[in-house]
Amino acid sequence: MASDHHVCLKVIIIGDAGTGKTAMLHRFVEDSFVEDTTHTVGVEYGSKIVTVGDTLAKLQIWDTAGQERFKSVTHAYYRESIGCILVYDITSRESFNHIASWLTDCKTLAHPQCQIILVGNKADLSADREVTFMEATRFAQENELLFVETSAATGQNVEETFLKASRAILTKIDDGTIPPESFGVGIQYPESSPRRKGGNAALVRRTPTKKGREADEEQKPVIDLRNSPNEKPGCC
Ligand SMILES: Nc1nc2c(ncn2[C@@H]2O[C@H](COP(=O)(O)OP(=O)(O)O)[C@@H](O)[C@H]2O)c(=O)[nH]1
Ligand SMILES: [Mg+2]
Repeated sequence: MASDHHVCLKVIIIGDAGTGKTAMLHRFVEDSFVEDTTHTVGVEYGSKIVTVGDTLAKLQIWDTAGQERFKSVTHAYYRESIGCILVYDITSRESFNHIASWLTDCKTLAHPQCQIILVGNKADLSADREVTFMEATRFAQENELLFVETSAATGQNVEETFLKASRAILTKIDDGTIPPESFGVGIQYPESSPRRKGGNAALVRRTPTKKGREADEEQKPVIDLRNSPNEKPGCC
């Protein structure tokens, strides 16, 4: 059966509690703003298909949902993610100060070529701003990150954030910066994908290790924002 997408990309959302990660996920997947999204323990999951040039990329997005409060975000959560939305709150200097530590976690635990996008959320509250656009831009440049300011409340730049990250990932796949043998669970092609030919041979052959399967099983969503109720929080 033909799939509704050409590639599936695993994306994680990280950053301090209260910065608006869950609100961003809801805004992107459902185009709505939920005032109180806190107090969920576990992992939230959402998926959405974006169009990048001729490619339909299905983003499989995981949200820490509470674990970040205890800095106990697990290896399973980061595992082989190819995209990372690293969120701070522009009205919270403290959340920006913690970015370096989140960055280290991501670089240590995610896919080595994980595309990270730094996101300054709550741009609608600029009257209470504690982090300037300039300062964050400089930090992003120094650390080779993409950067954008968003508002999950108004929707400003939320879709653009996910599109920018997807574009960058697909470019890296196409120019070979991300070699097919390193795809893992972070990048998957469905059977019918034209992208699967040739470059994906290593992926087809790949057999998950026992440790890998256990890690996947460990990561179960408690709230699903899926495209269809029958869809499993996997990909193809
Ligand atoms: N004004 C404003 N509030 C936001 C925005 N994004 C999230 N919030 C609020 O900030 C609080 C924390 O958001 P939440 O998504 O739960 O943050 P998380 O802990 O990072 O997942 C909630 O009260 C949200 O309604 C935004 O862009 N603007
Ligand atoms: Mg949350």
